[in-house]
Amino acid sequence: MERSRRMNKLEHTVKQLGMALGFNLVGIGSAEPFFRDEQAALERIREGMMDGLPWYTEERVHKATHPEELLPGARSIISLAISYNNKSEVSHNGIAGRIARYAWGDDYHQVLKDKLKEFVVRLGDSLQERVRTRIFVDDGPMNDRAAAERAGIGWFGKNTNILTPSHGSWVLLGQVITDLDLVPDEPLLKNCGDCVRCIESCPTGAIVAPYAIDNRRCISFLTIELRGTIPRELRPLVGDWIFGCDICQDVCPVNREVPQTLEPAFKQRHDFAAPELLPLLSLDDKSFQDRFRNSPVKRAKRVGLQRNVCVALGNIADPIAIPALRRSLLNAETLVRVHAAWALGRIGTFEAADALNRALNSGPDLAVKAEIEQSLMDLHGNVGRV
Ligand code: B12
Repeated sequence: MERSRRMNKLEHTVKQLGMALGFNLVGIGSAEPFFRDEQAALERIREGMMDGLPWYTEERVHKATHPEELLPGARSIISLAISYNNKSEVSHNGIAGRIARYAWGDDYHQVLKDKLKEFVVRLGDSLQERVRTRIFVDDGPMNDRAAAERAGIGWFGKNTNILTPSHGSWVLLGQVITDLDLVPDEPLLKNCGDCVRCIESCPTGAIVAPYAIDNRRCISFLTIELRGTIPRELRPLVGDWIFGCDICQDVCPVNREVPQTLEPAFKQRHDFAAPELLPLLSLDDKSFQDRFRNSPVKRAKRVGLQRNVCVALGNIADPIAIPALRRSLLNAETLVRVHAAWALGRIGTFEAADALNRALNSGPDLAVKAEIEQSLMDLHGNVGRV
């Protein structure tokens, strides 16, 4: 009895401290291994569904699902979630692309890590005893979603995101593994029922089954993590997304009518919800760094972002983009030139074809030449437009 009373006070303190730092949800789970998640992740790797993420190894999966290996003596995992939900505000009349909502404000890694560091300090102060802890936000070897599910923060949606009853899936997750023996919360007894909207709405068919994403087809992977060319057959399906994708969350009924974030760091920076595309094509490394300092978007790097902008322009197919794409055919990076050629082919007007023919005659390198020839061939199948 005495122990449970003491424990309840402790759990209460943990939750109060997390909420006081701006987290919307705080839950507690045991530090037992996550066997189901280990098995599932190993299967995804073996089926090739995590290809393209070379750091996502079997060894990492093992660590990520055995908290004891991350913090010897681990007893509990405190799981914290913060909303990044925001309204989109558009401030220009140019051709616009889309950036995933989690990237409209400051980089969440730093925002959450700063909060968790403070959380751990305050926890130690309030307990007046030495507490061993290790914090994780996304980039460390920890399965954030499995920990959040166990701690009752939310349930796994069929799109694999953690859906919370109060804030939908618009939450970012952080974990504190500790040697404190805390009374765990119960996982929520909820699931998505018959709903398959996310599966049906994914343009690339990346949700191959409930709870299973084929990373190689996910627009988020293609526009953020992939360093090379976006496979030609997937480019039309990427639409106007230039960094990440929210379709499987936008269509989710749980995400309707959930509150906006109160975290100032996640407020939308200038036109990030609907960025004007043409100016992005003329960024150099320095102006890219200035514009995306402390933003998640910097992960795509300047060249990756410009590749994505070309794809979006090809899909939007507005001839206004032709002069900028024509200039991009002279970009120093092959990756940008290849995707600019593709975009011109998709726009497909006489002027676009002329730009491609001129570039072909100027003796481009092999990859660009092949892309231009393919684009012109596709256009000749559609000669009426040229
Ligand atoms: C790798 C990664 C990616 C990759 C791969 C995506 C993926 N499905 O894993 C890419 C780059 C594509 C990606 C995209 C996104 N990501 Co990401 N990503 C991660 C990362 C680093 C690892 C995830 C992981 O371990 N995947 C391995 C695979 C096998 O796991 P899984 O797909 O989740 O599948 C689980 C379920 O299938 C479950 N399971 C198996 N069988 C069954 C059966 C049942 C009945 C149930 C219920 C569950 C279940 O077990 C599996 C393992 O846990 C985590 C951070 C972290 N350290 O955990 C962030 C993380 C998952 N990403 C996050 C976000 C925000 C995103 C995006 C929304 C960003 C965007 N808007 O573009 C998209 C969402 C795409 C999607 N629908 O998943 C958040 C998710 C927050 C949330 N509410 O869930 C995380 C947790 C980062 C964070 N700390 O906040 N991501």
